[in-house]
Amino acid sequence: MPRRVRILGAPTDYGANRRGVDMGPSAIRYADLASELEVAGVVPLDEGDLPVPRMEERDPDTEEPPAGTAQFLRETREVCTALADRVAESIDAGATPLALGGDHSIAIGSLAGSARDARIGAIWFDAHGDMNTPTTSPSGNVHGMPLAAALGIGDFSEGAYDWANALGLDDSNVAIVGLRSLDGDERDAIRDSDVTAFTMSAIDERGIASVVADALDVATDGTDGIHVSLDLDWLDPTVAPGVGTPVRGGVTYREAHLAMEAVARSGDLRSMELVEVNPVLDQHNETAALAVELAASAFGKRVL
Ligand code: 6HN
Ligand code: MN
Ligand code: MN
Ligand code: MN
Repeated sequence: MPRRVRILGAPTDYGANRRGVDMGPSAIRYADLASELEVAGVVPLDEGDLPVPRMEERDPDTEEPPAGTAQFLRETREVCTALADRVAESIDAGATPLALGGDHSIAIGSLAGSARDARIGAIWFDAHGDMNTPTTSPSGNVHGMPLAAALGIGDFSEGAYDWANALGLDDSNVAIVGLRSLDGDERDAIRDSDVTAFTMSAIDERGIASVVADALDVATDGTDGIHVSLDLDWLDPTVAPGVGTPVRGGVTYREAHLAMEAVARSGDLRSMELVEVNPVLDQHNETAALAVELAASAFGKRVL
């Protein structure tokens, strides 16, 4: 029976300081996600978007946390709690959830859902470590914190243990691939953890195939499957210009495809998300189209 993929849109920009990333799910669908997944040999089912109140619709009297702490944590919590339920339901139904961001804060929800009744690993394809906490973050943007939240690092407001911590995910099963931008405290957080981090230098020196093979070993060791978190700023901004926090020196188009093809070949993909596509900053929707192509590769699209 072909794999079924449930597409879950999470159009949030509460975790980022650049407006426009909330349009990511539309842009990715417009770039023919469903038909490209069919070409990859899976059966897509688009479940539409989770309800996310627009920034403009919020009660203006809502108190914001002071600068320097996590911004919009309540909204992020609402979206992530709902997404976690939908991800878990999809897996229970025998399908593979594919979440569309939105900013990277949605990963708190997908990881919590994917890890609900299983031990999982995660591969974080990203220029950034996303290991800040509300107290260490220089920006207050939760999209720089989801990996810390999922690993139970830092205080993510009352009840965080229930909504943010992905209980079935251990740091020893997490690999970050493509790292090239870290804040000081994030560096310490990674060093103090059992997370395995592969920088761009490692990819330059060893080649993407070898690095991704190691990342897969880390994420599959003793786990029931892996979550792939694909932040489009992982790629070089020359091929992925439509992102809010671009960092020069990212992976190439071919390296990205090779990595996703290795994910497909592993047979261990349990859940996935495509995040940080910002159509306002994009050129002719090319970053959304790239996200679609890479998802197709991760779900097994091949030439021959
Ligand atoms: N992302 N480290 C920076 C911060 O604000 O914490 C950038 C985070 C970027 C997050 O791209 O998902
Ligand atoms: Mn990033
Ligand atoms: Mn551990
Ligand atoms: Mn990220």
